[in-house]
Amino acid sequence: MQFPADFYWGGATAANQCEGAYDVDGRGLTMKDITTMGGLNQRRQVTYLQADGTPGKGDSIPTGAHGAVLPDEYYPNQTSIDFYHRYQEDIALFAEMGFKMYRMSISWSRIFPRGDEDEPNQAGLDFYRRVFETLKKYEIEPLVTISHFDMPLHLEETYGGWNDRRMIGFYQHYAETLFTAYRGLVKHWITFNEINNTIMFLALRANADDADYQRAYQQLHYQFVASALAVQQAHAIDGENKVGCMICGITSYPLTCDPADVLQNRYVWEQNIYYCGDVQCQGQYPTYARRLWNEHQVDLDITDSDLEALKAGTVDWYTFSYYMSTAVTTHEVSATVGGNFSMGARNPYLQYSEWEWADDPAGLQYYLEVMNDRYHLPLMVVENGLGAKDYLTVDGQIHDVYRISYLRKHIQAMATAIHHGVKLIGYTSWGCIDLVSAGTGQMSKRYGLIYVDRQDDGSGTLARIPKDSFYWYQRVIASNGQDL
Ligand code: P53
Repeated sequence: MQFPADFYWGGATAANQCEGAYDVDGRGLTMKDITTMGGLNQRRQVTYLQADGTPGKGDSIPTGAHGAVLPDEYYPNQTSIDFYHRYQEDIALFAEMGFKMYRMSISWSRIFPRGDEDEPNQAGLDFYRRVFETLKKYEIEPLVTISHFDMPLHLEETYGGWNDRRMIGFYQHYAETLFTAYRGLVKHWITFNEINNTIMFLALRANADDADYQRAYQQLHYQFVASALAVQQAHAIDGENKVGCMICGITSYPLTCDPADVLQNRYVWEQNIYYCGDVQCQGQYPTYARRLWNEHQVDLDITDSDLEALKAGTVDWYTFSYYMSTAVTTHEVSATVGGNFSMGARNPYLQYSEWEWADDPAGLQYYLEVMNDRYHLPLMVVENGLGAKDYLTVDGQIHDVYRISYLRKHIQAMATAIHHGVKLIGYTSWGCIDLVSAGTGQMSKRYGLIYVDRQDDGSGTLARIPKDSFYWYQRVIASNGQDL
């Protein structure tokens, strides 16, 4: 089992899930700041003030209402693990594990508090400069996601977010500001986190109608153009810049060998997984795009110059998250997978986590081998890990053997893929330090190699404690993947 000598071992986080400090140094609000906690089977909700000034709460902000922080609600992302004030201690721990790369994201509203300003917020730019300089001290390469689930709330409320073409310009200005400010400090970028979620999670909703699909495909088109323009800007500003796409990688299998299931599974891959990667890696819409659009009467605003931008702005590598696989069928099934979102039929050959995510390392190998030959680009696994509850022993330790076992199997699957010729260049495990779950808002859904004393009710000292997986991962990195 051999990993390349310069393999990027590391960990990954996102600003909205770890920074906290939501209202300091000029930062503007985002949707996540007004999102409450969900829990295992409950939805997270956003809070707002209605036009008549009365408070409300729901799946989205109704027309005429304004996102608001209400006094009696708990918002886990506002404080999270306070990485904003503790980044030095946290990065020192990453360095102790031997990280070569740290994937993080920039909070858009720290740089442009409303999103449509001309001039950036200097205090926001300064914060990330300090973070990058700290990483440099330890020779940890930053991998920066420009947009990870947290656009300024003002853009959402005033323009309807990515439904509006003007978003392309705001994003471009934001990205260009970052490429210019951090020239020489950051060379590895990702334009949008899990860009395919827009369509994948819509498809999982039983009641989605054609108008929902119209919006989703249009939002994606504007994001593709914004991403392609950002790739071109990044290359123009610094020839050393490398930019990747980022896909939520869920390997999908037909539940049965009924040809209808096999075909259905192929279509699921096209809609949920290939669609975004194909446009971002190949610079044009694939043949099946028309079939997907026609299925829902979708008619897109696409200009000739958009198409030119897509062609000229293909990504340098393909990055993805991988947690689980799923199974699809055209038949009625009794066993489905629930959890905080519905993921289709239950695969009888797999074990599921407490949150009903399938544990499937072979699915990672499968995904890597498929994408390697589809795009012929370097690949990076930029998220992978096990969300699980951890318990402190009386002596204040966390013996997370279940997490070590999960990570070991997935690293072995990567090694096999590399052995088969796959050009995999890096692995950043998700939530290398415990943080707020994106899906549920829980702290108790922990992924970290480092425990953080913060609980679902917001209590805790925020103390950091290395788990057993911390020392295990340290050995994995020191042996370049030999000592698993
Ligand atoms: P949480 C769903 C399915 C796969 C990946 O997720 C997902 C989601 C969103 O819930 O998101 C990615 O925290 C995402 C991270 C997120 C991580 O997976 O719900 O890029 O921000 O935290 C894990 O357990």
